[in-house]
Amino acid sequence: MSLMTRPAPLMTDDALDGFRLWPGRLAAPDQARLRDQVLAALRAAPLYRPVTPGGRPFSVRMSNLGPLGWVSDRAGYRYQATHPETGAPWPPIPDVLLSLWHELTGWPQPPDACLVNLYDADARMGLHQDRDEKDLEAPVLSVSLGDTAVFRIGAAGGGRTRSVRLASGDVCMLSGQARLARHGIDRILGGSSSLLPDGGRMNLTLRRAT
Ligand code: MD3
Ligand code: FE
Repeated sequence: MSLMTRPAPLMTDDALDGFRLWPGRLAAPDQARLRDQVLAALRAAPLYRPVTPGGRPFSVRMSNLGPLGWVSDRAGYRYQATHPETGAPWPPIPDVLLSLWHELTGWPQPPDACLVNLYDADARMGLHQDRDEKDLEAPVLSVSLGDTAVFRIGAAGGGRTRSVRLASGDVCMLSGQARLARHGIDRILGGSSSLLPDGGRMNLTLRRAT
């Protein structure tokens, strides 16, 4: 598209150049299949409610898939190979997610961690940066299922943020400068999707932790 005809972006921020969104990347049947696979995995690795290092419970419930999982407790944030409550290894990452990672990121190695976040209609996630991964050059890929989220993202260095809706089947990638963007979930539009049996929103985040 030429400079002459390109519409003005809502917000010009080179620091977010590495933020890419594929709306509706997963079609409805693929969403349903992925939902079923993740719900089956969650029977082996149940959702639990982590606490911050300060002892505050998250409003989001979490679990993980893959060799490593992100956990938070009184001792801090870290990646570990086992579920904090059952002590069992995390279940494997579904193939459809591994394929999406390779297709969309082009990263040479597969993801070694997939965080599962489950938001009920009242859950939120405050603005934060993701910097617990050893390789901050590797991209992050996020898949949304269920109710639409109002997502907020701004440059690592501060300044204004923008609001983006993430709907079921949307996939987004954070790479380059956007990898260290500040981001969070302002709210969930409860009842906007019927994909999940108990409503709410599931976010699957693929990463290279090591
Ligand atoms: C921007 N999850 O798990 S996904 C998280 O919807 C997290 O559950 C949110 O923030 C969620 O850490 C947002 C989109 C996302 C994921 C990772 C990012 C945005 C990101 C990493 C860097 C910058
Ligand atoms: Fe994050």
